[in-house]
Amino acid sequence: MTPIPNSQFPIPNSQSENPNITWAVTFVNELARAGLTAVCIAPGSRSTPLTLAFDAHPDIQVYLHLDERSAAFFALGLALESDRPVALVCTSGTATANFYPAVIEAHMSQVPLLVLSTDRPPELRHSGANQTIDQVKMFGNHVLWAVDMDVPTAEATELALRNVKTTAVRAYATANGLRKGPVQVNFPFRKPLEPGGEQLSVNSYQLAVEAQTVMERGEVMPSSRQMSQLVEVVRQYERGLIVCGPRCPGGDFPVAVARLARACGYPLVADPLSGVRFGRWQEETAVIASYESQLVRNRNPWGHPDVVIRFGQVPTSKWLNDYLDNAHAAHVIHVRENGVWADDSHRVTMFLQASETAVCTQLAAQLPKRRPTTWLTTIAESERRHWAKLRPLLAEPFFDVTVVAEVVRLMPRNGRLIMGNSLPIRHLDQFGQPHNRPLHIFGNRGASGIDGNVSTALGVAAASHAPTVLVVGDITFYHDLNGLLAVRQHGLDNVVIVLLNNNGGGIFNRLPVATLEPPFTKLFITPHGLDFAPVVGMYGLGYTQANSREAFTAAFQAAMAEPGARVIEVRTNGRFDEARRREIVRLVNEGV
Ligand SMILES: Cc1ncc(C[n+]2csc(CCOP(=O)(O)OP(=O)(O)O)c2C)c(N)n1
Repeated sequence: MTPIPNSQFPIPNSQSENPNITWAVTFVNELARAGLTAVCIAPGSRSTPLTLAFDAHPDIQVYLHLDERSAAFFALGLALESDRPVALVCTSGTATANFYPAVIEAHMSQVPLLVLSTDRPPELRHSGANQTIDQVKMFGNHVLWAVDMDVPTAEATELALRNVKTTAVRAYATANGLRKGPVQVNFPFRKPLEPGGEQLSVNSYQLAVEAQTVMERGEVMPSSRQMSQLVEVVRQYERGLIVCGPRCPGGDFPVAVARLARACGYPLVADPLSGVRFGRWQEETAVIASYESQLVRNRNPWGHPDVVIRFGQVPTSKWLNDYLDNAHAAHVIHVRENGVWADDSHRVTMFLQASETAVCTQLAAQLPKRRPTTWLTTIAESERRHWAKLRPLLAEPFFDVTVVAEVVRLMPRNGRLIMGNSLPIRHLDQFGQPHNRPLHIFGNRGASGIDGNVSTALGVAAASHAPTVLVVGDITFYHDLNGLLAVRQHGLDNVVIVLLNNNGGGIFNRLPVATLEPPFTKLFITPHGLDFAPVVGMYGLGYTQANSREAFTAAFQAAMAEPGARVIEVRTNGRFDEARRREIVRLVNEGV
């Protein structure tokens, strides 16, 4: 939580003629005090008090969006990048429902969002009133907390207004708690919705001073008993793996977990979304990323571990998960400070809710350093051999995997890389060779929807101001074309979208249903024949088509070299790409 430097806080000139405005200004002011700096707003009438209140606040950036679904995913991207809550505002009715996909993703990926829905007052609910649906707790179990506020009235007591303030602070703190996620606050506003006479401005926030609530949270530290148990387990077994799945903590965690891996003498298996695969620790640590290709051909090339220490979500790779499931390791220890269960094989033998970084640091410090074991060197050597064999195989012919490998190779230091669901994230998992330049990689893998991937990437770009690359399939791109408007609306000039256009859902070529022709192509691949260039032009992005390795490399390097927002489209053939990928996996494993 952002520390608040002062024990006294400005509260708004709450004596507006319109109690809706008083409520909204008070609520927004408390959110800002708690640390909120960004809100995504979609237009509408019922939301007028909140919209005007946010617009007038000097410390909160307003991102206006026309489409609520894109707005919510853009907010998700802002929150992913900044790791702090972002608010969302829209009008009543289905507008709010359009937030739902992003709310689900935020819940499942523990991303902090504050959904501020606006509603008719109780007397108009369930009455056939226009644009009125049941918004109370409408996100069900996909939010951490749902509050239905009182209707603002001129006669409200001081207690009622204090409630508005603490609800704001609590909503922010809940979204940003140990377990992060979305919170819904539903505001019933009775007409009139506009300020009575006065114009809202910064001045609305600059009047009285009053002490108010601050909510803080600490870190969860492992106990000495728990640490002794872990030390005992690691000392006992030489054959261990450290597995970092998606959404591991940032900050000092990657360095701490790499140090732990070295102290244990365990390979560090790094999902592309773990934040651990790319970075300087990679040079001295056995970072393993070849599992998807190695384990698909030979389900058990290294033998099985006795200990698995896990961090983050369930890994992306099916073959890695199968391998871990079949290992029957004596100890599967999952460390997660947010306490969210993530083990669909139900093999975890000890779930430790404690700070991941603290556990890694303390454990590494308490372990006697282990000399490299055969277990470690065998796996590390198989990793090295794998990439050495793979590299030349990716050179020719040009196909979708080549593009992903080139993007990884050419990404600038600290660039942001967002991988669309479907093949892009899987290709990165399988073909993204670890290197020592730090990259920040994101993907909506909580619910793995192909909706909103464009907007998520643009939200990351807006918050990061760093070179931001989205690699996305054509259907995923199509799904969120509306999101492209954010490029112009918010002046984004640090965005490259690599559009892998195989004219349909190429991922389905991997499924057994692919042999059922017809109806496979018509109903699963779903070729659409769309020409995206005019749409990209309509939204004001640059457009290049690159259908060879040289053309792609040149276009990508040019795009990285100068500010702008552009799409590089690569047209490929999904069937060929999948056949080539399989062939490469076969070749790379030959003779192993
Ligand atoms: C919202 C949503 N609808 C449908 C799906 C099912 N689905 C998964 S991948 C996919 C096709 C994606 O095609 P494309 O974006 O072109 O990527 P490719 O498979 O070619 O990599 C579909 C429809 C989903 N995951 N999410």
